[in-house]
Amino acid sequence: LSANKKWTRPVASVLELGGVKIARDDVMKDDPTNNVPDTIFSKLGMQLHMKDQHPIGILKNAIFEYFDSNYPQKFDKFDNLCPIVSVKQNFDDVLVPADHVSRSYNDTYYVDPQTVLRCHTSAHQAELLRSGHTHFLVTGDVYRRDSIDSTHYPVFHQMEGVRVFSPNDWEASSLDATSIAAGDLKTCLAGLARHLFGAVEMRWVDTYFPFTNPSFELEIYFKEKWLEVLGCGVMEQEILRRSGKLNNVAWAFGLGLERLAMVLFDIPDIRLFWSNDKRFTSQFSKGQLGIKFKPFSKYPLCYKDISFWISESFTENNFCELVRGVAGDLVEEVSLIDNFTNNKEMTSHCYRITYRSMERSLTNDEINDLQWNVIEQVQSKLNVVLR
Ligand code: FA5
Ligand code: MG
Repeated sequence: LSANKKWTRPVASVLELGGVKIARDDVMKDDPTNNVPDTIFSKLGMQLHMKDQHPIGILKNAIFEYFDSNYPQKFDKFDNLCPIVSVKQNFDDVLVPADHVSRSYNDTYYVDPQTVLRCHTSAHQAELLRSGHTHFLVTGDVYRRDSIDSTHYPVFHQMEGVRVFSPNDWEASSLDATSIAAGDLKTCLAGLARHLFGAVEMRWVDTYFPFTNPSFELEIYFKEKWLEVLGCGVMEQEILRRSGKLNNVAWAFGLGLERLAMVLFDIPDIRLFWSNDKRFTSQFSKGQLGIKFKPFSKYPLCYKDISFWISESFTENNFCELVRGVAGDLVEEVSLIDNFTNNKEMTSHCYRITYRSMERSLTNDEINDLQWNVIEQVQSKLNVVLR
């Protein structure tokens, strides 16, 4: 029993998050400007990254080890900052444009129009720079409305790293400050990947973030696919300038801890991180990086298709959240398998919902009940017409 209870949060009406006391009613409001569902509220305060025997905690500690040995006493660590942040912290402070999709209610959980569940640990960059930190690591749970499959979950963990350079770090070099920072960043992260994985196939991909330029993603070859594990880049000067740092350059990165842990421990499905099944939890121990997860036998999957005519307001994230609300972690994947528009300009979507428990066999009755519930809620909540 104690092992089963290990990673569950005691049912409490008031949570303490980063030293802030928060009641259920502070986070979930019956109000159109709030879109935080029960399934998400129940994840607040779980702090998987603080658990030394959980893969996320083990990975965090291993990353700390790398930074502590390569940059002794340089990086300040923050892993208990409150995940409820202002829109300003989450978006404005890191220069996310006013019309950027990530700000929409479709992508982000809003507590109210000015307050969100942080969608990345970058939400803390500016305030930490302002308060004088020049080398820091921020670890925490982040929240996003997203699709459903084995590598995406609406709550996951990130670690943000920031390093600020001053003129004497680049003056002696023939390179410009930005190139120095970009080179240092890639060396640092490639070294981290080697520290964690030993030899692993990886590649850098150029990308875009509003807060860095140039920007890169690191991908690792995992289960016959390239898996994106982090985003990074040279910090936009404007962020440094606003934080009172006029003569500096900096790099920043944001690691997806689940993605890295999936590769490191061979964990095939992101839902497992939230499992209290002893057959999962008992396989990991503090400080042990070399462990490969041995899957307990895979239980049979069952899929059900659902087709409907969508309306203007339909979004896939809304549909996925509805399915998650009904089936919880019994849903493994939601995928669009058919999409067409008829000659009356009506668009039909057919989704395949894959149900599978990671812990036991589901009965037909149980799956039919779930699907029936999905059908009912889709009609009553999503403004679509079933076909
Ligand atoms: C960001 O969140 C940026 N803030 C990262 C960053 C920081 C860039 C600092 C530059 C400077 P992105 O949305 O790509 O970027 O997410 C970063 C990582 O989080 C991804 O590479 C991936 O590993 C992980 N991730 C993203 N979405 C999910 C999800 N739904 N489930 C699990 N992991 C995810
Ligand atoms: Mg990305």
